[in-house]
Order: sequence, then structure tokens, then C-alpha cells
Amino acid sequence: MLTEQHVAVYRRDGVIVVPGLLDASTLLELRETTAALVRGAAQVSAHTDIYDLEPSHTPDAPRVRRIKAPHKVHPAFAAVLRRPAVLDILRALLGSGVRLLGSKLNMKSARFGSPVEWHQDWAFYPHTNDDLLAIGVLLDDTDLANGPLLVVPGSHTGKVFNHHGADGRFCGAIDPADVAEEAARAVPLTGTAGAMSFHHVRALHGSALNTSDRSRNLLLFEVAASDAWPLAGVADFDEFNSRLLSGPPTVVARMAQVPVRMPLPPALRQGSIYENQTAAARGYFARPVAA
Ligand SMILES: O=C(O)CCC(=O)C(=O)O
Repeated sequence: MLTEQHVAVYRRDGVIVVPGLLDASTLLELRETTAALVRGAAQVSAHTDIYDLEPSHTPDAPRVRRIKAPHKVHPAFAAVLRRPAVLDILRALLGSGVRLLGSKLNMKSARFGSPVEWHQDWAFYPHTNDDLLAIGVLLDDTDLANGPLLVVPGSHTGKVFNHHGADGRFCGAIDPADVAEEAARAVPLTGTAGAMSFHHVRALHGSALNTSDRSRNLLLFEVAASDAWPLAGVADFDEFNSRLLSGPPTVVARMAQVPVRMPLPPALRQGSIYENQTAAARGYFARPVAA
């Protein structure tokens, strides 16, 4: 499924999009599961362990911006990651040992889906080496109008930007002035539903408001080479090993010469990147008009 050219482009740009990895019936199941979960948000009026809500959410008009850890919420999401074609791609990009870090389903609803400010995932979870990436599964056809992921090619080998606010706390967002030149070079990860993108953990990325009348639902999985160890530590070794997708458990940590800024002290508002980024003084992307 993955050609040598895909691998070479990933090494050069830090991002690739592979079309057609999910068939129509799998997509239908994932969409129906997602729609049922959104209907379930009518029962809640504040963020929960499952739901991260749009600021304009009400139980009468449920507005979900993220399903947290979908692989734990429904087996259909977990199954995506176990597909042989996906595992083959992960092994080609990360090596034979691969561990899941987590998952999220970011939902940009028609016309008001929240933007995500420029950031590098590496700022949130630095490891002993940077052989980590995020998979983005397009659950909807995605074009410029419905808020595709925007990634700056080549930024994965560049600097690690400051993701701290003026109060000295981590806020998970980069000041737009620091990445003005890079942002102008970003490429949109557009494609037909069923495609998957793979972006390096240090790749600079963000995404704009959904201004279209279509949703843009993106299922994200964060994965790491099994010898990349989180600098924040491992609280439960059995749980850590239970997330291996490929290869045996190991106590070997591969150390690489990588730039690191620790995400400490933690963001004032926890729970999701959307909450973290509310502490950022300035934003790059237009915000939804309160409805
Ligand atoms: O959903 C998006 O467009 C961006 C998501 C992202 O970069 C993240 O959640 O880290």
C-alpha cells in the first residue's frame, strides 16, 4: 500500500496523505457511530470524559467538537488502527515496534466547527526520540471550505516553537507572529473520505473554522515507535504495554538529539487542546460567531 516514494516524501515533508484506506461500509459504520454519539450529547450540559463541547452547545441543540479517546468508546474506532494496511504503513514510517498513545475525533460541524491554532504535537508529549506521528482519518470529504488540517512541509526538522503564554504556563498554541512565514507555506490535507494522513509529531499544523455547510469529522490516532519513551514518565507499565500495536514490550529507550520544551507548568484549562488554547493571547484563525 505504501510506496518507497511515500516514505521518502514523509521523511522530507513530515506529512503524507494515502487515499482509499477505508471502504464504504466501514465509513458508514464510523459515521453512524459518530452520529449516535453526538445524539447522546443531548444528555450533557458540560464537558465529560467522552465529550468536549462547542461553547455554543446546549442539550437541546447538541454541539460536540471532540469525542475524547474514541477507541475506548466504540470498537469500530479501535478496529481502524488494527487494519493490516494501516499497521503496515505505521511499521514503514516508525519501525517494527509501534505503540498507541491515544485517539480523538475532532468534529468541525457545518458553519461553526472550531479552529485549532498553530501547534506541534511534540510540545504536548515530548519523548526520548521523535519517531511519533498522528494519523488523521478523513470521515468526510475534505476540501478548503470545511477546515482541513493545514501542515507546514519540512517543519518537522525545524525548531520547536514556544507553546507557552505570557503567564508562563503551557497553552498549547504558538503566537501567530512566531510562525507567520511558516503559516504562509502550509498545505491543506484535503481528500475523499476514507483517506488517511500521517503527520510527524514535530510538524507545525493547525486548522481553520469550517465555513461550509458540510461537516469535517477527523478521527486522529497518535502513535509512537515502541522505543520512544514519554519524558513525562510511565505511570502504569502494564497499561503502557497494553497499547502496543506491533512488536514486543521493551525497556529499552532510544535516545535522540531532539529539542524539547516541557509542557509545564500545565495549561490553566485542561481537558483538550481547545481548552488549553483558550489561554492564548492571540489567535491566527477566525473564530465562530456565537450562535
Ligand atoms: O482537528 C483539527 O483540525 C486539528 C487537530 C489537531 O491538530 C489536534 O487535535 O492536535
